[in-house]
Amino acid sequence: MLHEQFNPLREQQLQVMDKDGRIIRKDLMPKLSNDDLKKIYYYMVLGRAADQKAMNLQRQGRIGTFAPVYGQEGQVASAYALQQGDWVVPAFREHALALVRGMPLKNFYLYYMGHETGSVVPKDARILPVSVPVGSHPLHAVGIAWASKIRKEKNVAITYFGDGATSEGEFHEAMNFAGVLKVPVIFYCQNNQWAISVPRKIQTASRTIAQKAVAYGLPGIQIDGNDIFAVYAETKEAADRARRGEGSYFIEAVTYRFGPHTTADDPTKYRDEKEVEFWKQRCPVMRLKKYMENIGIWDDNQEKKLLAAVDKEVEKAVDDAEKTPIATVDEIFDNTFAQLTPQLVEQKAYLKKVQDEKKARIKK
Ligand SMILES: Cc1ncc(C[n+]2csc(CCOP(=O)(O)OP(=O)(O)O)c2C)c(N)n1
Ligand SMILES: [Mg+2]
Repeated sequence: MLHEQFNPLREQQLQVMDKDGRIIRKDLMPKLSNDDLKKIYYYMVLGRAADQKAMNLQRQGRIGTFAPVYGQEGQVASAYALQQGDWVVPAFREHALALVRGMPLKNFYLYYMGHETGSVVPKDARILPVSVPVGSHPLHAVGIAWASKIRKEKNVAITYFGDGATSEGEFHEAMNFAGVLKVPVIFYCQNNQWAISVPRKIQTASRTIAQKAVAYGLPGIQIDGNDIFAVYAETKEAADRARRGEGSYFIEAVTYRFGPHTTADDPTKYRDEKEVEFWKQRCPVMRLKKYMENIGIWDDNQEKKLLAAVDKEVEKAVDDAEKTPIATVDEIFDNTFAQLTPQLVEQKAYLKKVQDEKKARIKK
């Protein structure tokens, strides 16, 4: 087991590929075909292009505030290590990995346009919608994993959250339940070293985030979150282990956000540009590209073609989202609860009445 070779109490990151795309731990290299690598690369590039477009749309007032994934695209390899039946419980900076699960790109734009259907997930994608209350959703993942265990299914739940989330109470409750109930859940912390303007070092006195797992009786490991091989290998190990009934696992993926916390933030007020430059040298997208070039499966021509195809895909998703008619009352109410609560039944009827009256007035 990989986690046994790395002590979570020390800053010992699992790394398979160095910053220049060279393999430094051949023994830990996961089995991924050239096609797999190209697919992972495609999702990373698509995630980045979608993000850049969203930034421009926000500046033009065409979408609301959003949290860019820029710099954290290594997350794609984690989702790639899962199986179709597994459940993904994200926070708000996971739109690159959501694409791997089959979440339509159009939904990403719809959500930030304030459209209800942006949160409607295709049935077999098994990913929950965006969750903004920091640190609250790991509990949902534990609940899903517990249900899976009770039903004797072989599905794993994985939840993604930031370093800041590990200072929230609900995170600790989730970890405690996961340890005690031995449920098939993976905690995947994207430690991007900032919780808005609060640096990691003054946000928790823990030497590593991975060591928080020790208190709850879970294996914890710190990995290089910008190294897709480390990310894939560890998520797969955690998922295989959980599927065998061996319980929960905690991964601290060290990464960095290149952009602002959200479009409402100005990071130049609190962090040094030199730090950003340091991390840009360790960009997850660039590293995979270098690796593929090194082994001779990628060249400038393929890159050019991919960028053009991805741009087209992004433009179409934005166009489709902008053409989507405003949500109906049914769409607003019918996707959260299997059965509406009595209060919601009342609210839905009221809203329908208001809408009908409005339509009647317009007709006159
Ligand atoms: C319970 C709660 N408190 C505060 C906020 C405001 N808020 C949004 S994101 C964020 C920081 C989160 O940091 P981290 O968990 O490291 O994730 P990152 O944004 O770095 O990806 C805060 C404080 C919130 N959304 N929810
Ligand atoms: Mg953070």
